[in-house]
Amino acid sequence: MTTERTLSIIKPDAVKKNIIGKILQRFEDNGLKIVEARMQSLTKEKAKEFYKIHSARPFFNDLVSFITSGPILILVLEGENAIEKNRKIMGATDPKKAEKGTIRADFAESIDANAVHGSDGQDTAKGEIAFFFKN
Ligand code: IDP
Ligand code: MG
Repeated sequence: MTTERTLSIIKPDAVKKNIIGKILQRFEDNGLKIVEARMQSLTKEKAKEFYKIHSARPFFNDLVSFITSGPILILVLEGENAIEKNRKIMGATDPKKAEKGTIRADFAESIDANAVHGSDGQDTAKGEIAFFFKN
């Protein structure tokens, strides 16, 4: 087992619903430590850059509009197998397909407004953490 770091974002829908605390509790209950945290509203420019891997997708503009629609909480989580563990806690991208007890199944409305972001691998975790947190 290795200690890893992963990037998590609590998206505007969850911030608006006042459930930041409930989501943070899920991370902590699963042994993930919050080692960085910043609340911020993303500019369109920064959002486009963050999601550039999806720029050719039909939902790209909606995705950028949604993530810039209100403040978000950007987090770095640390723990054993943090990247995969966080993906498990989050649940599937589409809340309708997410397993019961996951953040998305319990708190998310739709595939767009799906409460959380989480890095999907070692390389993206590294890149996404560096994107938001210098050094
Ligand atoms: P992930 O957030 O579970 O890693 P990705 O495939 O990386 O999912 O997609 C990034 C984000 O883009 C998703 O969280 C979701 O908000 C949005 N998204 C993904 N697929 C669709 C879709 O088919 N329609 C609308 N939005 C989508
Ligand atoms: Mg992803």
